[in-house]
Parts: sequence; C-alpha cells; structure tokens
Amino acid sequence: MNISAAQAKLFYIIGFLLVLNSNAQSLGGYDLWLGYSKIEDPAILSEYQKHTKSIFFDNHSPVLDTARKELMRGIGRLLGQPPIMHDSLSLLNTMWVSKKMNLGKDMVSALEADFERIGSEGFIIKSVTVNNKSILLITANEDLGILYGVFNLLQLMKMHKSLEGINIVDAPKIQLRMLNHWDNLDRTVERGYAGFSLWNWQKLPEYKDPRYVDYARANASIGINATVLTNVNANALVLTSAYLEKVAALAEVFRPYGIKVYLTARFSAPIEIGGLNTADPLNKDVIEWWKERAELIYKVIPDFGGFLVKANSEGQPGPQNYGRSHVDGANMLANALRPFNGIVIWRAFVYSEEDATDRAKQAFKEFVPYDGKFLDNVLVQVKNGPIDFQPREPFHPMFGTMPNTPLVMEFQITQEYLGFSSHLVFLPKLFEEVLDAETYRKGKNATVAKVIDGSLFNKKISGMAGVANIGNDLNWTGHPFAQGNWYGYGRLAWNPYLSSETVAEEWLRLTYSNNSEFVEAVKKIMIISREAVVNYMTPLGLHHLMDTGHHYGPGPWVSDLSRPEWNPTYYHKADKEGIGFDRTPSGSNATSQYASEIAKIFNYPETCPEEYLLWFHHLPWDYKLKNGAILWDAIALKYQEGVYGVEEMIRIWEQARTYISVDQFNEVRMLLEIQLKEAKWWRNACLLYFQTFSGRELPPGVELPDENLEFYQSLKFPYAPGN
Ligand code: GCW
Repeated sequence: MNISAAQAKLFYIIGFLLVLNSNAQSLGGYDLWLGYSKIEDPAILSEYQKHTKSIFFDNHSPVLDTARKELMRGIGRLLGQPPIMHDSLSLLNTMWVSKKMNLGKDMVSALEADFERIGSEGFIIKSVTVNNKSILLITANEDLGILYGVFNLLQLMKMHKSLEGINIVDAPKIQLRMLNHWDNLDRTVERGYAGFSLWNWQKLPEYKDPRYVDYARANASIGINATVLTNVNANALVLTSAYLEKVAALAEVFRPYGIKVYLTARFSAPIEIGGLNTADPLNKDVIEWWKERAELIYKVIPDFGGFLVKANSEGQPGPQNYGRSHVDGANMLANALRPFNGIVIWRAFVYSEEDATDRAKQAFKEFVPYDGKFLDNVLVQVKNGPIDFQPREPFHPMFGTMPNTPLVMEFQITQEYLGFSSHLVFLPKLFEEVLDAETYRKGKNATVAKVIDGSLFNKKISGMAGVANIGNDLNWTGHPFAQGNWYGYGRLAWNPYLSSETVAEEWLRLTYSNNSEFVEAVKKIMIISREAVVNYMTPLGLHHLMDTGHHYGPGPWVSDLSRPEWNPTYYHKADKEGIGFDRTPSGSNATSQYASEIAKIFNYPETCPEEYLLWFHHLPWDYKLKNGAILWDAIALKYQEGVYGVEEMIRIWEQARTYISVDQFNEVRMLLEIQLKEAKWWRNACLLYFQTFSGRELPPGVELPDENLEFYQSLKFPYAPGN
C-alpha cells in the first residue's frame, strides 16, 4: 500500500494525540499497568531528570540484568531519553542501585536496621547524602529485592510522586505469592474467560513466545514469585520428559524475573505414565516412582518449586482411593521433593457426595484433625470461603484452626461466579473483607491475614494463591478492569494489609490516567462494584444460585443433578415457609466450626450480619429485618439495588470520557451494558422463581420483570466459555 506524505503525517499526528490522551494503555491494553509515556509536567520532569542523570548500577546477574533493563526502559520512556548507566561508582552519579554487599561500610551501618527488616526480597529506596551530595539509593540484600525496588521506583514516577527525601523500606509479608493457572494441555482454560492458555505446548521448548517475557515482567512488577502452570484437574502427561522440557523452557524465561515454576501432580500419575497398577501412597514402588520423577524434574528444572495437588475432590484421584489419608498422600510427595527443597501444596477443597449434612463443613472436618501431621514442606491451600468462590462467603473456618500447619489462601481472580470477563467487579474489595476478618483464634486481632502471613502462629512458610484470569486475549484478561484484579491480587499477596482503595487508586493511575478527577470518579466505580454484584446475584447471604456446569447466569431452580450439593436448591432451601440454610445448632451446626465469639454472633438472626443472614439461617418470608422490611421485600429490594449499582457505575463512567481515549472509553461502556443486562436477568429470574414460594407481590421500587419464569428457565448456553 502506498500512502502519501500528507496521509503519513496525519497518521503520525493522530498517533501522537492518542499517546498524549491516555497515560499508558496502548495496543488495546496489552501494556497492562506497565505502559510508560513521557511525563509532560516540566517541574516533575526536571526533578526526575536531576535524580536519574547518572546512574551507578552495580553488578551483573540474570535478575540484576532484568532490573537494569527495566530501569533503562522505564526511565528512558518516562523522561524521553535513556539514562546514562555506569558500572563503576563516580562522584557524578546521582543515583545508585546496589546490593548491600557492595555498599560502603558507613552506608551499611547507617541502614543496618532497614536491611534487617527487608529480608531476602525487600528493598530500600532512600534519599541519602554522600559527601554533601544527595543520592537516590535503591538497595536490597538480594538481587530480587533490587528488581522489586526498581519496579517500585518506576511506579512512583509514573504516579508523579516526588522523590525528594524519599524513604521507603518495603518487603513482602507473604513468601509464596502465586498464580494458579487452570490451564489444560490442549490450551483450553478451565474457568478461563480471556481466550486460550498462554502456554503454547506445541511449539515449546524451541519457540519461546515473547509474550512469556511480558507475562513474567507483569508478575514481577507486583511481586508475584511463583506460578503453577497447569490445571488442578491435572493431566499426568505434564510430568513426562517431553513436557518437562517445555516446562523447563518456561522456567528459563521466568527465572530472571524471580518467578519459580510449579506443576499440578495428578495423584494417579504412577499408573497413567508410570506403568504401575496402583498409586497407593504407601506402596513402595509408588514411593520410588515419585522419588525418581522428582529427580528427573530437578535435573531439567533445578529450581522447580513443587507440586500443587487436588486429590479426592470432585472425582480427582487421591490417597483415599486406597484407604489412605490426605496426610499419607501429601507426605509421600513431600518426601520425594524434600531432597531438592521442593514443597507440596495440598488443596483442602474437598466435599463428598456421601456426606449429606452440609458441604460447607466438610473440608474443616476432614483436615483439622490432621493439624501437625503434615511434613514441614507441606502447605494446605484453602479457598477463602467454605463453599466455592461465591460473590460473598464468610471466611473459611479452617483459617486459625490449624496452628501447626501453614495455610495458603486461595482466591479466585478469574470471575467464575462473578460475571466472567464481562462484569466489572473489583475483587480486592472481596479479598480485603476476607483478610480483615477476625478469627478470634488467639484472642482479638487474630485476623485471617495474620494466619496467612504466618505471624499468628509463627509459621516458617506462608503463601497466597490466585486462580489466574489470564489468557491469550490481546489485553490478557478480557475485561480491561480485570487487569486490576490481577494487579490487586499481587499487591495484596505482597501486603495483605493494604486497603482495596489504595490498590484501586494505584492501578488506575498506572493504567489509565494520573488525573485526580478521573481517579476519584472511577475509583468509586471499582469500590461499589463488588457490593453491586453481590446484590444482583446473591444478596443477604444467598449463594450458589448459578446455572449448572458453565455457571453462567442464574439457575436457582436447578434441582435434578446427581449429587445433591451441586443443586442450587440445596443451598437456598426456599419453600412456602421461607428461605436460607440453617447452619446454626438447630441446623447443620456449621457455626460451631468458628470460634465461640463468632459462632455466638452468627447463631442468631438478630446478631448475624445481614450480609450473611441466609447463609446461616432459614427464615420466614415475613421475618422482619433491622430496617423494618420483611425478608421477601428486602430480598427483592436488594436485587433491585444491585441493578441500580450497575446503572450508577454507568453514570460515573460517563465522567471518564474526557480523560481517556475513545476506544478505552467505549470498550468499558459496552461491557457495562452487558453487565446491566445480566444484572437485570439475575434479578428477574431469581425473584420470579423465589416468588413461587413466597407468594407475595414485588414491593414498590422493584422493576417488574419483562419475561416470565418459564422464559428464564428455558435459556440454554451450550457454548458458554470456561467449561
Ligand atoms: O469451583 C469449582 C470449579 C471447578 C474447579 C473447582 C476447584 C478446577 O467449578 O472448575 O476445578 O472449583 O477449585 O477445584
């Protein structure tokens, strides 16, 4: 194609204007929160130029070289000119990036207390004075701390924060900050709504897609240091030599970013790929097989992290197939990995079809008696709530109840039950609620966060896992705001005490625009989005009302599945008398799994927080709530409130128009339209269905459904994604 000089000039101008208009996002969001465009504010620019004029960057190693590259790229783009880097120290340097071991004695002793605080992954960014000259110092005990420090500095600069007198001493509070990919070897992603898996197994190991590097950068920039590449519904093939070579190639790409690779281990692998006729964890051939497999893995991936295991859960094989326990299974694998410092992360997401009482109680019942019996390289990974990643659940009662076992928090970043990648729901709000919850297991202030970070029971290893929402969509996550959930998850894994508002603000500034009016408005959308989804899907403690299999849309009427606890009717128990699951002592007594201080509150509808009301109580339709409304009316009004919430989000988004590009604006605007349509669908379908029991009119203020119940029940979605 030939274009004229005038056309070329026009394209150039348009391109330039687009860059000017948006802070960062280019290429349809591919850059995530890592886009750098030139800082225009002259005062800020000149301050940053002064600090970064001449940079002494000490030493080489794969991780340090990554840090150096990131620093050059970031500063180069932010200031419009690559910085001058020096390998040796000179009086002219205005900035030093150096590990502790290479700093002078005086500097080290001045910073001694800080170095102690930051451990092996933390960093110090400090304005220090040397020979009467002010120097911007980034330092750390280890290489990875330097990389994290560099990313942190660049983020501060992107947010136009002043570096004068800067003094940041920061370190992760949780050691294992993991993503769990539910990616299959055929590149489908279980509960994935952003395209196919990033891992191109067919072309690996030779072809290393440059995108793997961008994935690693994004993770390292928020402190994620571990990734489980494969689905917990595991395929044993990934443990064969042919696949391990491919895994090794990925590990090689991720290593300079401080990210370790883990795999899911299918418990029956000794049968499927080992030719044995059993996978009994006490069988000596099985034990030997796993030992040899571990040796093989570490031969090709010397820093392999370990195994994540879903066993005897939803049909996955496990030790119970042989009459053995979770402890037998986990410890056998832990013994195989121990010589290489590998770990086993054993999931507690178990529930059995034979136990008719209450699914919410089962993981606790199965696991708590094993406290103290797992080897010390075993961690138990527990979902945030006792059922399954619902829009709202009370915290899982296992948190705080296994003082002798490190418990890993499992959050779901992919929005299986929260509108897939078409709904804007800011998940750090949900994560924060769980992390801040009081367990009362060691008096007051024994929050879930303190269980997870190991501080409550002095645990040596600590971890948090997020089920990834990443796929090969151009913008990685489908919904552009779902990037904020990846970002926010990483930030909370680094520091579970951060507020969701802080995280929202950081992400908006780094991703879209530094304009404070924009940030204030759009932050509000993010903050209200979580309560909105709870209200339009499962208000007042209702849960598990989604349609079956694909989990797309409402299906509260589903009652014909083979396993009782797969049916929504098992959870809401609506009948002519009322609605809700009685988990008090008069019902399943699940409340007894919480500390008595909490059980006491949950046990009575008068004291139970309204957001958990129907999680813990079966109440009559005319039960009076605190505000005087009867339960039926309150449920209906909450559904309506959820719809209003989305309308409010749409109204606020209008204000964003002037601050971002047209494409950025329209993308979210169209998605919000889907969200509104689906919020109404949820409201209408659930209310019409529950109305068949309550027999009452919708209260004033609730919009009338435009279809009848049969219509909603007839909807089928055989191609809903993620299944
Ligand atoms: O929520 C359920 C999902 C399954 C998932 C399972 C689990 C990977 O619907 O798709 O399986 O949880 O967490 O193991």
